[in-house]
Amino acid sequence: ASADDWRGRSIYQVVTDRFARDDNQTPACNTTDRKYCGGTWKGITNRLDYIQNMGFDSVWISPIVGNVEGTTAYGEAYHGYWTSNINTLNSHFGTADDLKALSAALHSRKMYLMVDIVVNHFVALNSTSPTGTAETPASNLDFSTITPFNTVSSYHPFCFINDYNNQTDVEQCWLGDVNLPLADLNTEDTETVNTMNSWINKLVKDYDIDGLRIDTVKHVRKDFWPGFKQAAGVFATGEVLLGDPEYVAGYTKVIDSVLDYPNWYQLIEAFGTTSGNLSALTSMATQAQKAYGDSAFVAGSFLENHDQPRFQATTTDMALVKNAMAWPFVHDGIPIMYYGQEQGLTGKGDPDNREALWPSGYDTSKPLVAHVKSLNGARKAAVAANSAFLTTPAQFIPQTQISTFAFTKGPLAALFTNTGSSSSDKVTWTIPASTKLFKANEKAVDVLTCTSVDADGDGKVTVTAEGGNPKIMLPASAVTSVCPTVRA
Ligand code: ABC
Ligand code: CA
Repeated sequence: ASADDWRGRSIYQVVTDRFARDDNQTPACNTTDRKYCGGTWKGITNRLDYIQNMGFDSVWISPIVGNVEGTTAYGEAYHGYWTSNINTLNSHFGTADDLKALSAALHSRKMYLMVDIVVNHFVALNSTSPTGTAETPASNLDFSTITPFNTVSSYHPFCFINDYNNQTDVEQCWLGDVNLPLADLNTEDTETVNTMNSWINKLVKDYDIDGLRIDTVKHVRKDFWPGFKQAAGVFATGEVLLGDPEYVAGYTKVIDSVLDYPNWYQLIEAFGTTSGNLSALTSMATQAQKAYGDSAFVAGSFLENHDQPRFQATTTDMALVKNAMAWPFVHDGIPIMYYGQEQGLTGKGDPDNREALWPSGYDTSKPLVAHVKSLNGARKAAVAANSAFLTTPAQFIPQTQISTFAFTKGPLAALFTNTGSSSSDKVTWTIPASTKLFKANEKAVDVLTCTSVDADGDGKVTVTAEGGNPKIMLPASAVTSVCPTVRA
């Protein structure tokens, strides 16, 4: 599938090992142990109703290829980022047939499969003590355990990344540390490049993959990516872990899309407390929008992922959480929600943020399950009302209270506040008639509650509320499926 096919999608990200098992066992999974907990591709396949019923139509899974076995200084390779063999699958997650069955099951529901992949590094264990440390990295590592790049000459000369402001360092030195060095592939070597290109071409075909999430994109020279992307032949979004929009946007010239880290940093600040800086978010969004250009519409927009503390590790104020969750679904990019947010998981950083989901019982009566269903519903209603929603930049509309902001995008107006749920302050947003979103005296419906207010005689809408919840306003005519009964 192409970038165009993806722009209207909504992605649910899982850590394969932690999302669902395929037996009926629900063993405890101690995240601190950093061990495999038993989630599988079959487990995901069996839980597609759960994902689809929340309104998602795409699933991003952990890297699928063979990883180092056994225990390292940082536990087992349950997350899938420690590649040892690109030509095999990680058998902890199932068989090739299981993965093909997941892909087919998704497609029969008109859903897409996104697979996480790593190019930048491979992992070789220490030759003298496979479970121990590598004091002098490159020389002690047993490269013969890696397929296909089984000699030291396939990798950049050993050095750990020392200066993140030095791009050569970032590209050619190694990630990881002495306890677990990530051997940095020599992606300047033509033969190596060709091998990786044919690998991705075959992988996408073998498992009928619709899109890729590419790991550590900024750690590989930029001009590696266009050829790789062409070989893959499907949409790819890249992880460029930095808050600087100009730097991150640079990679949209070489791959379809980037994960929207610049806005993420501001998003978690803005709604992390009731005194968060909303204008820092709106000005970053404006700056990033300019830097991204058209790729803003396919940037991966997220509130949580497997590398960062869960949002609810910072605040469990439901109003703040609901505001923060709403952003990715209505701003410019493709929304990505990390599994477990809907169940209210609160894990801090890696490894605490990779909780097993089975203890939750996949309870669909949780408040955030309803919230995310409404968010996906709002997005679909907006697209149905005007498909230009997916190619129209969000535009902020000035508000008077600093605890609020609002933007329009296509047929909707999104209203945010960080006053929080315990404040009794009334908040007022104004959607001026000049936006032309609502006709004179038309009902303006908040899709998140299916309540409405009437526009005035000019089409101006004034919304006043307490309780700190966000609002997604659409004209009544656009909400018949998401809000069959609209209350005044
Ligand atoms: C393991 C343990 C951890 C332990 C760690 C040392 O080793 O599990 O508990 O702390 C995988 C696994 C991890 C594992 C690592 C290393 O491998 O998932 O559990 O950690 O073995 C991607 C993936 C990530 C994956 C890898 C490796 C890469 O999403 O899940 O990790 O395949 C860098 C990379 C980024 C990478 C990230 C982990 O490291 O760029 O691609 N993520 C600065 C740098 C960033 C850097 C970041 C973190 O630090 O600029 O490049 O990310 O070290 C902001 C700035 C940012 C700054 C942050 C910290 O502050 O704007 O630039 O980021 O203000
Ligand atoms: Ca590199």
